Amino acid sequence: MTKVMNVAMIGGGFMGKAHAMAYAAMPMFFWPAPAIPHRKVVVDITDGAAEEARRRFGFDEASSDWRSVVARPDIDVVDICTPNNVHAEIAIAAAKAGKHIICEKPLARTVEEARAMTEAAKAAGIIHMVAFNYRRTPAVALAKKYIDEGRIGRILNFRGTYLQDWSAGENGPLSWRFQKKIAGSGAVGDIGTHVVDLAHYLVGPIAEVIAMTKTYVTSRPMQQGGVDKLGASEKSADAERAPVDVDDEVVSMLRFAGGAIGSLEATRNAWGRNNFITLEIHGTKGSIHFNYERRDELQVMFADDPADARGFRTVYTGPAHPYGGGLWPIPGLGIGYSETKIVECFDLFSAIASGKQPSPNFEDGLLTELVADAMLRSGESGKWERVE
Ligand code: SOE
Repeated sequence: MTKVMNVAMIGGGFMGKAHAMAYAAMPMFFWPAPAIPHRKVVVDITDGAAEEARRRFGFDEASSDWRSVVARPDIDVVDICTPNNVHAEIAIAAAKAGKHIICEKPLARTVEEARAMTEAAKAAGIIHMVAFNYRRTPAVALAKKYIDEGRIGRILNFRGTYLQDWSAGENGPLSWRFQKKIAGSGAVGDIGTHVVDLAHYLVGPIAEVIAMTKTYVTSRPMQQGGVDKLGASEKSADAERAPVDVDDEVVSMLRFAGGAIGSLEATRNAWGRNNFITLEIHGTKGSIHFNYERRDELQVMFADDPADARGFRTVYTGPAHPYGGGLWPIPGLGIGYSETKIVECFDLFSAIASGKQPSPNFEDGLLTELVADAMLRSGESGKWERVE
C-alpha cells in the first residue's frame, strides 16, 4: 500500500495555491505514487486567513500558529510557502522536530540564514528540498539529459535571462518583495536565483561573478494589507510612498568552476516580458535554446547534423522525454506552471520514499545563495567577486 504522508503547509498565498494543487494532482499523474500527500493542516497569519485557505485548498485543519503545527507528531512534511523572512526560523524548527521540508525559493534572505538552515537539516537527517521548479520543466530536464549524455560536448558558455514586467510601473505597491528586511534582495533573489539554479543544474558551479545592480523605482506606494498582488494595484497611486531598498535589475557575467563562461540578466521591469526565462548553451558538439514562454519546446542543434540540414530543430516534449511517463500521452498537449509543481512534488516524495536527497536540496540552495551574495557584493564593489 502506498504510504499516506501528512503535510503541513505554512502560507496560503500564491505559492500555497501552487503547492496545494500539486499535492492533490501528483498521484493522479504519477501512479503508483511514491507516497500520497495528505493535506493535513494549512497555516496562515490569522485564523480567518487560515480557515479560508483550508476551505479553498482542501486541508483538514487550519491554524495561525506554525510553531505548534510544526511540532505535531502526526505531521510528516513541512512546506514553507511564506515570504523569505521566516524561512529560516520555520525550517530550523521543522528540522529539529524531524520533519521533511520543502521550502520556497530563494532558500533564505542571506547566506548566514541559508547556512544555518542547511546545517539544521543535515544534523536532523531529514529530506530537504528548495522549490526551484523551473528545473522540472520537461524541456529543461531534456536539455540536462542531452548535456549528461555528452551530446552537446564540452559546455563553452551559458546565457540566461529572467525578464518580467509586473513591477515596471512606478505605482506598483511596495509589497514585501521590495523590502530588504523581508525579501533579502530584489530581482537578484526573487528571479535571478532561478537562473543561477538552472545554470548550476545544466553547467555546474559558478565560481566568480561581476555584476551591475540597479534600482529604477526608488519608492512605491505602501501596500494596503492583503496578499502580494505582484504589481497590480488600481488605487495605490494615491497611497503614501516608502523607499524601495532592493535591486530592480541585475546584469552579471559568470565564470564557471568547470571553465565555461556566461551571463545572467534578471529584471521585473521589462515591459512586454512576462515570464521570459531563456537559456542558451553552446558546447563543442551542439547548442541548446529554451524559452519558458514556449515551454513545450526545446531548440537543439547538433554540430554533426548534415551540412544541408544545419540549424536549430524544435523538439516538442512528450512521453519520450523526462517525466513524460507521468505527464501527458502525446507531445504538444501543453505543459504549464502547474506541471512543474506536480513534478516537483513527485521528486520530493520520491526522495522521501527512497531516503535519497533530491536536488536542489538545501545545500544546493545555499550554493545559489552564495552566488546571489557575490552578485550583490559585486554590484557594490564593481569588481569580480568570488563565490565563497
Ligand atoms: C515574482 O517575480 C514571481 O512570483 C517569483 O517570485 C517566482 O519565483 C516566479 O516563478 C514567478 O514570479
